[in-house]
Amino acid sequence: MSSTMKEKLDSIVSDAVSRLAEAQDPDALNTVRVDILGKKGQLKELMKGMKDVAAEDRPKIGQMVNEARDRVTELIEKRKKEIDLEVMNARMAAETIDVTLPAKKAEIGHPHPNQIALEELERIFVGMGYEVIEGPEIEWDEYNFTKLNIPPNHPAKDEQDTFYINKDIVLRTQTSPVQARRMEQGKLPIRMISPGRVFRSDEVDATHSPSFHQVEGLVVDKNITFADLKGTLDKFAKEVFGPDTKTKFRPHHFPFTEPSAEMDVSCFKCGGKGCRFCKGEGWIEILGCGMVHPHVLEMCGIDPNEYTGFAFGVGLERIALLKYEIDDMRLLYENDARFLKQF
Ligand code: 2NL
Repeated sequence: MSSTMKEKLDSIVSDAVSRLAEAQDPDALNTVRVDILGKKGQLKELMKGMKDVAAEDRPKIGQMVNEARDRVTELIEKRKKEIDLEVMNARMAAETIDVTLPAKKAEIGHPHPNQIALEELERIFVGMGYEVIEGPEIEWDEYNFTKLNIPPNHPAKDEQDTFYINKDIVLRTQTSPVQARRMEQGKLPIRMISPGRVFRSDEVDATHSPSFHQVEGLVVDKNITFADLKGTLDKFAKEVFGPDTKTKFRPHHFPFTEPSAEMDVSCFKCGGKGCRFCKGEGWIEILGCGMVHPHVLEMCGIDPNEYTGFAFGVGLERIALLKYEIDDMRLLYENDARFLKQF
């Protein structure tokens, strides 16, 4: 009897050995464990036969069963370690990273040529002690026109040129209303620039757009003269286009300045001799400027007998196109990354 028990135990153990060798994952291993050591497992089944074992043989058989259980437990532990290692090795192989592969290039944004030009202009004027002030793109007709000495029947107010929201509100055609508000605050002196988006009812072509950007400047103080205007804008031109740049002021007319002028810079391509870039002129028109009209000062609450000032307005796109030698303004608005990243 005890010999058959021993044979059965031996066969359970050898069965365990072969089944464990076949088990390839933790689930299979668990199945083997439950089949042999579980509550309804082979060893428990075998124990049911103990009642038929002679009383004197029972301690010995019991010991053999314990040894078989220990042996199987030990085999399972050993195989578990092997499987864990295999699983880990398989994962390590699957998740191998080739650190020698080239990195994925992160697409980094690039400042727009307008933005580069704007930052340069701001740097130049902030360096001369100017403050930078922004204001609303939707304006009262009053601030966009009337306070700037543009009367109700002026051609600039034509519906052909200006976008009207209603009869009192417009999309600003210049950033001057920001400066009119600054003057109304009454804090003097003033040295400011007002950059921002402006609107004109224009068709799109190489040099026009219904929405573009302007940087206007304003200085108001006692004893400001046209010489201050010339000195300031000459310095500005030399900073933007190089130290050899010459400037020229041609008489012009703006409703909000008197006298008014347009400033040309000597062509930075040919130095003034005349070339294709300046269309043989030797000079390139850059901005409009003038002494603030006394009527404008008055309407903004400043006494023109005590204070004078100069003002100017420059198209940001115009500066960007010239500086980067771009021949079509539409390129600045299409935002083709291949174009933009050249600057
Ligand atoms: C241009 C050039 C200009 C001004 C803008 C200005 C602003 C105030 C008072 C007086 Cl608050 N003037 N701005 C002056 C001259 C020229 O812009 O080509 N404009 C159509």
